Amino acid sequence: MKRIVTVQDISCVGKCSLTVALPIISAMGVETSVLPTAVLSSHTLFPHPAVCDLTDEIPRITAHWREIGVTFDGIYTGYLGSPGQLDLISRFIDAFRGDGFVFIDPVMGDHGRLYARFTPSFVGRMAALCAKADVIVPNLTEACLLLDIPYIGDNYTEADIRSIVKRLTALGAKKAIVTGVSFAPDRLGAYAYDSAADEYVSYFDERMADSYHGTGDIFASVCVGALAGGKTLGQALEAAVTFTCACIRLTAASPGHDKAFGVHFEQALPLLMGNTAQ
Ligand code: PXL
Repeated sequence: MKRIVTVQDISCVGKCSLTVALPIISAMGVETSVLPTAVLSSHTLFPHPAVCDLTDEIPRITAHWREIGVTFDGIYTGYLGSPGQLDLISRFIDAFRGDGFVFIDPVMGDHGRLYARFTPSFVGRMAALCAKADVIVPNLTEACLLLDIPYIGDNYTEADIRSIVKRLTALGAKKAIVTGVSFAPDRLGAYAYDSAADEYVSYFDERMADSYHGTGDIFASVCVGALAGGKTLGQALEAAVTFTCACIRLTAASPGHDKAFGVHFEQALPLLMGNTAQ
């Protein structure tokens, strides 16, 4: 069985980061080890979460992993809540990547704004970490931050997006996927560039009326499960866009749902089960 490790926070309330990555990647038949970066009472779109930063625990955990000789087929990083973690995670990648793939979701912001707790100086350091990745998966906000260009909003052409994904790989990542891309009012999806093959791939599904918190983490988790299972970049995009859309559809149809708590991915998990890796 393939084993990946995911490096991100535990948000106790409000489904995102580890509380979605663990069930989703596991449902896809991939063993999912965790390196928690922080414990927060909720994600940071709720006001004033209580935060327990785990930066000092990371060297202790990874030292033990070296002692027991654990290896991973992939490393997937997400929300890294404090700037001091970037150097540690960079060294962790060097020590543990082996022949596995490195998948970095440069979680920093959305809708043209940085999330609470992130500063502009974090952005440059995240761009440096992205150079180590096989695959990066920013949303459009994060893509513009990484490239140090003004937020593109929703006023762009396909040529603009092609230029963005290609320039993202120039930061050093082999493949770049940008999420939340739309060229038609009723379609939304992801656009990617594979620098080794000099190839663009994209996948789109129905655009939903509302946006929901935590869907970027759901998208990234399905990509990781698919890639660990040997799927191509195009197949991973299709699986991730389709699943994320299915989750949003289920949530939107659920009376009294609260968008801040994330999407009802639990009810969609059976859709991933047929995709299990060996
Ligand atoms: O979904 C990304 C994410 C992960 N973890 C925490 C967050 C966010 C986005 O706001 O606050 C703690």
